[in-house]
Amino acid sequence: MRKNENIIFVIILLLIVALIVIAVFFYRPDSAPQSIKNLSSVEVREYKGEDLSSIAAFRENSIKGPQYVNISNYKLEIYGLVNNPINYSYEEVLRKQNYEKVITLHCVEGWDVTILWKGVLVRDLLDDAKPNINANTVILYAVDGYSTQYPLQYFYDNNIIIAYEMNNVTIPPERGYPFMLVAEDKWGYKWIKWINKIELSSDTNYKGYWESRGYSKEGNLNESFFG
Ligand SMILES: Nc1nc2c(c(=O)[nH]1)N[C@H]1C(S)=C(S)[C@@H](COP(=O)(O)O)O[C@H]1N2
Ligand SMILES: [Mo]
Repeated sequence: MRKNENIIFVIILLLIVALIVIAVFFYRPDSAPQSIKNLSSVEVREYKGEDLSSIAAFRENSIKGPQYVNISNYKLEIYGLVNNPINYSYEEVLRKQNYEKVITLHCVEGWDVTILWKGVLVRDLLDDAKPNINANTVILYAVDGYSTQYPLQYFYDNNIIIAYEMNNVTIPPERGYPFMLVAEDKWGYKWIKWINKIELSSDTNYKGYWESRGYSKEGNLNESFFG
């Protein structure tokens, strides 16, 4: 009897040791439940006393619907009448001096949104590319085939930014990720989203997507948007 009890004791002891070894082996500290970050709660809705619109207040009516840009092979190309053509990566653009401002976008359809934008000066990007003396027009293109044009002077007379954040969150794909032009004092169709190319040109007759369909080239908010 005494001998059997000893064997059972040893077996139980071995089982306990085995369980401890197994528990230690499978223990993964990083498999603990992670807290989930809710991005929409980070969106600011008030800035220096001014009420902001929700990112969700935009109406989606882009010419080809939302575009989903793969940032790992994304480039922002600056070319044409420049002495130093540049292909910026997303991170290279974000490393530039950034600026914040609250600006309202007015669509010709009659709705508007007031947003806190964060981005970099278009002028800073152009300066790196060294526009040559004949350049007087800037044509911006987007991944959906959209385009719009400006006199070069617009970016030097005004502090115009291309934005990568709205209301403190990264611009979502539907709203223009990675970059949207914050074309203050211009109608919404001049606020090109999903920008991937900026061409310096001397073609003052160039017309962008809506401009070539009868909308005003200047697109000034204080004027009619019809040609
Ligand atoms: N690439 C691209 N940018 C674009 C457009 C578009 O169709 N494609 N639509 C323009 C128009 S008409 C408006 S009002 C603003 C805001 O459009 P959203 O509400 O669809 O974001 O984006 C502008 N930028
Ligand atoms: Mo619009």
